[in-house]
Amino acid sequence: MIKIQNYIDGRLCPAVDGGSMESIEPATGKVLATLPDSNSKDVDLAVIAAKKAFSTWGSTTAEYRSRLLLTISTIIERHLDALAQDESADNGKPVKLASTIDIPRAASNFRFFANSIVGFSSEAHIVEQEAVNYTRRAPIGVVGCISPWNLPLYLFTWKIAPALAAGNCVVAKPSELTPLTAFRLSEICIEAGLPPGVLNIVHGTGADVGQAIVEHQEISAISFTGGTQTGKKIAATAAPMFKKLSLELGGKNPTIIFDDCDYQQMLDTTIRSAFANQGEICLCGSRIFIQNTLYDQFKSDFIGKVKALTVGDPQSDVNLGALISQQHLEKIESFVELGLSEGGTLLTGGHRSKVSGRCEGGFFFEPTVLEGLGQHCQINQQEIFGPVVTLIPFSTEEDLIAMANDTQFGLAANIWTNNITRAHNIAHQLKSGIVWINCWLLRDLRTPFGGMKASGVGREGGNEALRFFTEPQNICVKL
Ligand code: TXE
Repeated sequence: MIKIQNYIDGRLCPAVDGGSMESIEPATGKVLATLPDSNSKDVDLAVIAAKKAFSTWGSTTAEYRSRLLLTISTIIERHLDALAQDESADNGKPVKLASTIDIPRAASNFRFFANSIVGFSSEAHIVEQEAVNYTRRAPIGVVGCISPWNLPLYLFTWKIAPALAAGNCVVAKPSELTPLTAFRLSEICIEAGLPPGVLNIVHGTGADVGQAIVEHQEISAISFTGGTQTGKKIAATAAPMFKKLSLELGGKNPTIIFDDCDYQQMLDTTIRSAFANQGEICLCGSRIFIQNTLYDQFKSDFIGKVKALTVGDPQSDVNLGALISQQHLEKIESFVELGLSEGGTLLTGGHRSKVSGRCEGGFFFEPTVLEGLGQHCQINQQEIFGPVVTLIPFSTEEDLIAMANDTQFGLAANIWTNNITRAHNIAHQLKSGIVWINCWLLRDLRTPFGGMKASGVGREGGNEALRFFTEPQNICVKL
């Protein structure tokens, strides 16, 4: 049994009060590891360590920090296979996915921000013959990073890397459902020689550790990725304390398909955008809008491909692994029941998948497609966050845009058409933070990442992240 520990002031340690909890392997339903069930006392210790470390780390050169982050990135790459195995065991995702996406991207998060910080610059504003203004961008101090379970190490490092690169010290909390690779990261930071207290990782529940981080007087900025309800709660606590907030929340993303698209490429990518990572990615396209002239052909070809997807032991070569938890499995199941009670027709899937052998007790669900549900059905409004999509025909662009925008969310969209004028026009009318045209999840780490409306506040990525993790100060010099 793996024994996960907190990482505070450069040392691995149990929770102050000695509490511990279990992390379940989604593919088997069995206990994979124990982790500290920490509370505000552990967060207090982490903040004390981070404050102490900041007095040095906050005034190091960008080159120095960059070199350390590059070392961390290299060590992650060296341990890629072991980390991918851990991520798959902890989350339920196929090892293949973890080794080609999650872990390489965690390494590239560190590499990317190690490089960006060296080239990061700020503005100067000159009033001819009178004054020069420059913007100093200083690190904030101690910042909090809270991440979810769907892309554990990938999203954890997406926050930690820019925070550290910008010169902050961090108190971070991974999801209690997937703590393992965050623990591995603490071991990697020790191996890399990261000074004690620069990064502190406290394990435990959102209610105890997450809340304590958000409420802590000495933590001045919070970067959070997770559910919209949790985001609301965090905003309600942090706003009266005037903390800087970056919230990356849920989505109910439209995939928009016109009959003039590159059909085969669209079909292959739509399978991925619907079901990658068991549909547990905030960027997955769960509402698929198809031009009515193409609807029947798409439906038949798409269903054929969905039926060919394999669900099973994430250690083997499957398309879909296990869902994160028993509770999430039940939630997905109840969404399908809701869809049927709202008048939907089940085209394929809709049930738990039986996987025998080692994975008998795992949380598997079939990739599921529904049709015949109106725009205002709950199933087309709420984030399901699993392998369930709906097909919706459209005839005019006006109708399409009205439907695509008609949810509380506004995270991502993807559009399939070879009419580039139409693609741009639609993209500009969508209330989505990210629009992919003829592709999906084609990521460039320099671009602003995040959503509108209930999908979040602020943007991560590139200079947006470095700006978030620094405090701008205007300095005006009279000439
Ligand atoms: O996420 P939570 P949950 C969506 C998805 C999913 C739903 C609920 O629809 O079904 O959210 O998932 C910590 N103060 N997304 O409940 O709770 C928690 O410990 C501070 C979308 O598992 O939001 C974990 O570390 N922190 C999403 C993190 O918040 C708190 C990814 C996220 O967990 C806290 C995940 C509190 N009061 C779920 N309560 C995306 N945008 O990608 C919990 N946490």
